[in-house]
Amino acid sequence: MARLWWCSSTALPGLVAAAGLLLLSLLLWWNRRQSGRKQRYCRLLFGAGRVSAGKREFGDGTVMTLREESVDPQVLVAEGFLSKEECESVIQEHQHLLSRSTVYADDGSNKNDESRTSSSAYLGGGRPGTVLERIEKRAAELLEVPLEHLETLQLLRYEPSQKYDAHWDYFRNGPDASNNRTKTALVYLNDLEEGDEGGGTRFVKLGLEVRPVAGRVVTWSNCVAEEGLAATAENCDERTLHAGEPPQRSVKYALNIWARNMPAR
Ligand SMILES: O=C(O)CCC(=O)C(=O)O
Repeated sequence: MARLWWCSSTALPGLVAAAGLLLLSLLLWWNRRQSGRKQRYCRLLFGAGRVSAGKREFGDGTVMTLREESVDPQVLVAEGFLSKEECESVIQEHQHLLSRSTVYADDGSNKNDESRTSSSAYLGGGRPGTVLERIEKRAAELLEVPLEHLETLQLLRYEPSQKYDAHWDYFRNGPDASNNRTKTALVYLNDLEEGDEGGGTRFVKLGLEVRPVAGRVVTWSNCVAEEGLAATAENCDERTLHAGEPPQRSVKYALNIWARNMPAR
């Protein structure tokens, strides 16, 4: 009897710990298999897959300060993603390519629309040794995606009163929805004129506005899906609805960096 008591009293904590570990492993395995809302709940519980805030040095030596503006969905803002010189060089070398922005129609074609009155230009893949290549590599590291999942960068310009009404970056239908835009990094390339209160990026469902500051980037996750699988609209997060507010009297330049769930180039 005494031996039985001794056995159970010493073995019990070990058994409880082993059962706990087993349960935790099962939960983590289950979380990896989930997508969309369920995975987001798990992320909130375990913090798995989250990018952490604070000072961080990147592979090319760039040091950024990241802060979390929203926890769920995670919206991160980093200062110093680009230097002032890099911002200037992107604008100067590519602004001649700008033309009236379009939006996606349901059939996947592009059309002009009064909801988006800014100008934009796709810049083509960053050739070796160029500023664009450096930016793409840094963005892939920040977003934690393979470089080939990035679309080619898109330059944006808003003249005073031009805007992009509330929209999602992910595709709800059409051919692109099967390789969706899982993550966005939006980089601001210039400061607005002092006192200009327009021109921000407003997350309408989160009550959050990010102000443009040269070199600052805001990132968020649009959709969650396992790598190599399609991120369909049901795995995407409606709370990422956002708008490019019209600048009041400044010209605003920015850069869209979108990561797809599968290779995009
Ligand atoms: O310019 C902004 O602040 C937002 C831009 C944007 O949402 C987009 O181009 O998809």
